Amino acid sequence: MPKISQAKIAKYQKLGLRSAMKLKNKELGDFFQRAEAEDCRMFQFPFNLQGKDWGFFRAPHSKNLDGVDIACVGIPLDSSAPNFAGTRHGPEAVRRWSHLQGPMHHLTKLIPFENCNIVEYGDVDFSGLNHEDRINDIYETYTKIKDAGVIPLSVGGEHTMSYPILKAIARDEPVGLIHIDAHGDTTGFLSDDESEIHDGNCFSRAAIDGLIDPERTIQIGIRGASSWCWEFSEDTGMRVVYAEEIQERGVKPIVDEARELMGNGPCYLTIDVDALDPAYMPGTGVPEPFGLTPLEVRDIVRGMRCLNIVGADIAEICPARDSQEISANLGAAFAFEMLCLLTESQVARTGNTRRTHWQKQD
Ligand SMILES: [Mn+2]
Repeated sequence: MPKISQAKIAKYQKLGLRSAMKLKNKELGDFFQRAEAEDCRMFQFPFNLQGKDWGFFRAPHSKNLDGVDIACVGIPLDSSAPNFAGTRHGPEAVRRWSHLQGPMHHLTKLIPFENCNIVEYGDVDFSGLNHEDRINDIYETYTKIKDAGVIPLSVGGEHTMSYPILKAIARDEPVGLIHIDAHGDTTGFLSDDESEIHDGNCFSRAAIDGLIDPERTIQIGIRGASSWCWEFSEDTGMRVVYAEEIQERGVKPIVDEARELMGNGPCYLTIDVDALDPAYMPGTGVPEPFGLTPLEVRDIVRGMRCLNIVGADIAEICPARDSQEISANLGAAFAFEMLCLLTESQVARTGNTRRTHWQKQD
């Protein structure tokens, strides 16, 4: 076998021994240098963060929302979901796995931190143990976020959280809803108390309160024994896409239909991770067989690029059900895809880019 020429070896050495930050992709190389200068080392491995308490995707922590575009928020709500408990640990697990995500989307080359000012807001601070009070705590937190003109990326926590989020961010105008879930979450009330709000009725409540437009709502991945609970969805004109329809027709026609429904109007993206088959997502409270694959959900999410998205969430991650942590890892990957969507939507809406900074700028 002929030897590799010395000239080629010399070329490989020149390429291989250069600094990791001197990339042909200048934007990324410059970003790494800027982040390091601001004391955020994107290269630091997640097991060796040197005492740094990074937020989602290593975003800087801040409760000050002045000049912020996107706030990443954890919602450790875990009080009304049926079946397995434990979604209160979803945000911390996804936050940890998110340190292996980004900073650049490998296909679109988008660097969210170079295009939007993104902060880690922390977890919603609950005032006590009472479920209704916690719903109100979420509402108050998101009212502050809405007042500041910031769009939220939320990680839960039980799906009930989407109701108080929508109550805050859709207060002026109802939004369209792209809802990926095994369950429609549009049942009635389980007791005589009509104020009752839980993860099985958060979207019927949102419709009744005028927060979402059922005729601009698409529910994708629906299946299983509880499907009789979602009559409200069909009665109000929501588009209900059973998992089987995706499996038979593929993702593309459903994405086209969702985009058509959303148009240019404001819309909200919500993922309940039980939309995924339990083989890929064992860490959730109500694992539902015969579900979607990660690639199907990924392509639905990516199919929503450049819509007018005013917020997104991912709910029902229950890390304790999954000793391999594949659920939190996958959840973090979806969260990064959603961060990229929100970044592009925000830049299109404002016509501006703003960078994330880890240290105060003069
Ligand atoms: Mn749900």
